[in-house]
Order: sequence, then C-alpha cells, then structure tokens
Amino acid sequence: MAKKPLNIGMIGYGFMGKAHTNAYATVGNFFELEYEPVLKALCARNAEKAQEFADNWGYESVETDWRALIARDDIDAVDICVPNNLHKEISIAAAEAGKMILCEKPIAMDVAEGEAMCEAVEKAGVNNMVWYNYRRVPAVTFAKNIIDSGNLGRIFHYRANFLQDWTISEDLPQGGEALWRLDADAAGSGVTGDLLAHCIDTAIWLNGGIKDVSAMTETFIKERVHQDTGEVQKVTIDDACAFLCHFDNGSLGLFESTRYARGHKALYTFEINGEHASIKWDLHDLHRLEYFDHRLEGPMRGWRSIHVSDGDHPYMGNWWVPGLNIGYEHSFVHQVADFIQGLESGTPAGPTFRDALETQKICDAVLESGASRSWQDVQKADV
Ligand code: SOE
Repeated sequence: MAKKPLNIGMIGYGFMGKAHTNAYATVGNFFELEYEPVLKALCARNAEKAQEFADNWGYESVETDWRALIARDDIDAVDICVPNNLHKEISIAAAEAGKMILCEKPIAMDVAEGEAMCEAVEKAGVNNMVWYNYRRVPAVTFAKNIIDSGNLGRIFHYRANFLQDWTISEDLPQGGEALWRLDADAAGSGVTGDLLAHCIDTAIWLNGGIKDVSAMTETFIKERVHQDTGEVQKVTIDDACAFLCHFDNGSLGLFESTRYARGHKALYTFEINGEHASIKWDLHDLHRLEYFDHRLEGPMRGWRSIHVSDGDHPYMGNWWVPGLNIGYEHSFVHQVADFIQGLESGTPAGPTFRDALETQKICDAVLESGASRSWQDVQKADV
C-alpha cells in the first residue's frame, strides 16, 4: 500500500539537525508505518550552508527564513533544531499555522515560555513532541517495562549522572554558532537544561513526578570571550549542577551533571534501587541493562547483565538479527516511529510539550534552589 507523505520542514542543521534528519530518512525502511517522512525543506539563515546540508541529506528545497517555511502549504511537520531562545516563537507560529511540531529539548528557556507553547499547541490541536531521545534506547525502554510490571517493588532510590568535559579550557569562547550552549541568553541555562533535563525526563518517565529539590550550582570559569562580540563577558550558565529530591512515590533522588569531569565525554548513567530488585544503565554501554533480583536463590544471586538486543526486546525486532547492536542514532529513529504510530493510533507519543513542561518545572526549581541555597517545591499542574 502506498504510504502517506509526512512532509518535514527542518529548522537548523547542527548536530541535532543531522540526528533528526537521519531518523526521518531511515525510519520507513525498518518500521512498517502508514506515513513516510519526506525531507521537504531545510531552513537556516546561511543560504550556502543550508544548501550544502540540504544537498548532503537529500532535502528537496531550502528556506532562509523560518516564517517562510511555516507559511508553506506543503509542510506538515516543523522540526525545531535551533537554540532554545527560539523555541517559543517558532513553536507558537508553527502551531498557529496548523503544523505538527517536533522540538529539540529542553522545551524552552523557562516554565513561562513552555506554558505558552503548550497552550498554543493545545489550542491549535496539533501533534507535538519534544526530543528526549534516551527514552527510546531499547535498554531504557526495557527498564521502563520492568518497572511498570512491578518487578522492583517499592522504589527507594533513583540516582543519575550526566558527565562531560568539553568546557574545561578557559580559552573556549561562549556564544556563537557551535557554542550557544555556553550562552545563557541563547540556552537559558547550562548543564541543567542541556544535560540534567535528559536525566529528569528519563527519571519522571521511569519513577514518576518529583515533589521538591535542593540543588547546588557552580560556574567554574567566570568570564569568557563572547564569539559574536569578541568581548570578554561574564559567564552566567551553570557549569555544574547537583541536586537531591523527593519523588512523589516517596523515593529519594540524587542527580549530578557537569561539563568539567575530565575523561567523561557523555557519561549518562542511572541506577534505581527497589525493594526486590535494582536496575543500572550506562550510555557508554547502551545495550546492557544490569539487573539484580533479590528473590533469586541465595548462592546464585548476583547482578545480571542483560544484552538488550534480542527480537523480543523493545524496538529490536525491527533491526538486524538477534544479538547485533544498534546505537545512539537509533533512539531518534525510534522516536520518529513512535511519533508516527501516535498519528496513526490517535494516541500521541510522549514526551509531548505538556510532558516536557514537567521537566522544565523541575529544571526551573533546581536553578532557583541553587541560586537561593534553599529547598524548592516543584510547581504542580493544579497550582
Ligand atoms: C551537549 O554536549 C549534548 O550534545 C546535549 O545537547 C545533548 O542533548 C546530549 O544528548 C549530548 O550532549
């Protein structure tokens, strides 16, 4: 049966632009879907670079103004892969134009912006999603299935880290095309919105909502040259952030992220300790889920390392033969597959904008707690 086209208008061509484009281009080959993503248009301010990217990845056309992209009748879904300070304006305009929206994480600069974005997509009734891709690593989805089946029993602890080391040099400028993540005006925050947001999204998906937080944040290098102005300017992002929290289910959480952990490039790990069993996962070995079950017979009891690559593991039946690995980029392919299946079934795939707003609320509370050195309640939907 001929597939229905899902015309994609991509805004931005950085690292995430590639990851998402690769997912649209690949998904139809591995997942049986009614819709086939079509790389309709790539939008970026620099016409030459936009054309180069479009040619390389197979986009049919190029725009240099996102408003022109959104105005096009032949675009069904807008993918927002630009710095966080542009998410709100583009999302609201895209929603008003009736486009579906797939937006990079974090949803926005802060809760107020995220709230306005949620209202816009809900008013327009357009499908929406935020790219928290790690939910779709098969071992992480498998962890979700194990937890939801009640196997862990009551959960006591949730621990997560996201550690990197790419900003240690004092000579690294802030701001500008590839370095906007270091500029609070473009990013909203540092590691909290960039890295901890991933940990928080996974945590609330696996273990439920967070009630309150107590955080510490640090900016190790206080001034850097700004790439756009050439001036030395104050650094206002958080270089490192750690926080404690209480989950709604009574468990305790401990989270840490930094870009100053020499030797770590993208060490995302989590561990969950329950009454009967524990689970551990590490992005560097993303196929493995470590599992300890206390209910097993005494002498044989121990940590199991499950290679999540068999046909009956989440998503894996769509790929190669059992036992063969897939990688980081496949988490994005899975997210597109789920988004499209959500269109087909009428039950939207998460995280929707509304789901991602919960993560934003926790990020805002963490930053406020770090600044005020006090425990902060996380805003609840009914407050
Ligand atoms: C930062 O270095 C970064 O690329 C994040 O922006 C991504 O969201 C994360 O997945 C990997 O690290």
